[in-house]
Amino acid sequence: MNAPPQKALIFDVDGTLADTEQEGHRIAFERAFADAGLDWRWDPVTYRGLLAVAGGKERIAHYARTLGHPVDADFVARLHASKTRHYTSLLGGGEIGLRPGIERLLREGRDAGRRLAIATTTTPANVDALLRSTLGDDGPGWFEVVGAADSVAHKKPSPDVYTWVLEQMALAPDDVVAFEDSDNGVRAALGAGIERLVVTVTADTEDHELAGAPLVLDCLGEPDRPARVLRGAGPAQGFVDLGFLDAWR
Ligand code: XBP
Ligand code: MG
Repeated sequence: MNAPPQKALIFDVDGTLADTEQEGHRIAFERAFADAGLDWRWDPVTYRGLLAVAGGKERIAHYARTLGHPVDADFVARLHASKTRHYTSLLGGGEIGLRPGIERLLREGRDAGRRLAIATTTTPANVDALLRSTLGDDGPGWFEVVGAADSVAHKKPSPDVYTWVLEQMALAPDDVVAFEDSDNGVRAALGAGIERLVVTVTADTEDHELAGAPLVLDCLGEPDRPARVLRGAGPAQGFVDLGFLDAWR
């Protein structure tokens, strides 16, 4: 007998819904640094390393400490607010789209009455901007619950944001499938007891260990663009859909 249909699909944002880090967040950080008169350079390789620190404010504070720069909470908050303005403005240009298979699976889930949620480290403003720029003005309304930056005290890899989303939805870990892209995200989802976890890596996370992740793909795939299976038993039809997820033990 097939496993019962998954009641909800919970998506990470950055790297999962869209490949936002290098051409989105990183550019926004650099523009905020320039506005602040800081000669800080976050080139792609530097930024890839900094992604180990989840949270933009935490990433700024970490980098400042490595430079011996005084870390003042107000300075960090103002710099991060500037970065968020740059990021949401950049998204408004529509240059960053959803990753392969994401819109297809979201629409399939909606049409089948599955509950959709988000569990992310980024800010609600960034989530809203991404969903509007990719799904239209009603995009944010597709998601019943959004667990974001300050929903919980501890960001990923802490499981707190996933636990909070499950609590808000009155669901158990076994009722959901989660979608992630990175070590921090995998540790957060598994730490919350979610075992059905689909990882779609990006160029920034393809070398991550992703310990414990049962299924690792290069993307969710499309009928005309099969997903590449990097770990686990991938979908026979080449793309992840509800049928594959509901049959997943
Ligand atoms: C990835 C993150 C975020 C972004 C930057 O979030 O760690 O911090 O890199 O966004 P996700 P902020 O959990 O969606 O992968 O500057 O808003 O933190
Ligand atoms: Mg992510």
